[in-house]
Amino acid sequence: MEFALAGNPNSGKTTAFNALTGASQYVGNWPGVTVEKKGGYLKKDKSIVLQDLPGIYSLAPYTPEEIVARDYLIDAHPNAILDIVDATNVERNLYLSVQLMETGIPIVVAMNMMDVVARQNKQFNLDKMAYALGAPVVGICALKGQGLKEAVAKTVQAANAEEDTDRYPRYDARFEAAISEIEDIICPLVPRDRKRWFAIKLFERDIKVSEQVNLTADQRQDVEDIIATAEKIFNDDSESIVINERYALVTRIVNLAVVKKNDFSLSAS
Ligand code: BGO
Repeated sequence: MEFALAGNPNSGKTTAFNALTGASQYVGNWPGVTVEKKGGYLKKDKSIVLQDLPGIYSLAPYTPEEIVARDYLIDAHPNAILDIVDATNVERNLYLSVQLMETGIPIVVAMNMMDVVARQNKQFNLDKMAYALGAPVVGICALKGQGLKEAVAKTVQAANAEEDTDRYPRYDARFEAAISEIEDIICPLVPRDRKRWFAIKLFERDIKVSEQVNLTADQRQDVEDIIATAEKIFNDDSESIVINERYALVTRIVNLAVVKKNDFSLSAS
């Protein structure tokens, strides 16, 4: 099996990677770019390769790191993603998590730096966060190696789970309707488990993906009509619609997961 290790820069990804793989690391370059490619075997299970992805904030095709990460996720389609989230900067980090989920690859979110969170007297209800996100969430402290065993166990479980078409985070119903119409058009042209990714990218008018999917001129026009209708409904351009949907979802997740004073006793018990 192959797992991808993803996360924002400074989320503690390297610390987690070193703790998980120990001495079994190999280093090279991603094809065509000077971005370092690092892999390793899990210390606890040498049959599992952990592929470290560059630290990124987004899966947009704007930096070499983003392009390397998304090409790997879509082309190599690893069995699961272990997503390292800096729990002290959760909004920004979850913005990447929801994009990673759009790839359709099973994901486990590891909330790192929980030692710092505890020192700041903050608290998360990780069960609520998992529920709202639609993916397992584990608290870890990569620096001390805490929680990593559980994070790996959950990632193995996620990779072995039956395909679950409902594991995607759901956005606004009107946006979802547009995505599902695009999915119907591209269904025969892309792998089934990646159709949501391709549909969202076409909706964003992502140039790289538009070149990749072999649409006829009529199909291209149909997709463009769907996008134009959504833009009218939302009174916004398609790329902004997607960005806003992701942020709205992240805000809902954070509002649910941050423990407020009045439910403190409940979750601490
Ligand atoms: C320095 N807890 C705490 N408290 N810190 C952590 C944890 C954790 O669970 N995990 C990682 N860190 P990277 P990317 C540093 O390097 O793994 C720290 O970019 C310092 N360095 O030790 O590099 C980790 O690979 C001087 O901190 O992240 C590192 O994702 C003073 O988070 C930083 C203070 O981790 C980034 C910290 C010279």
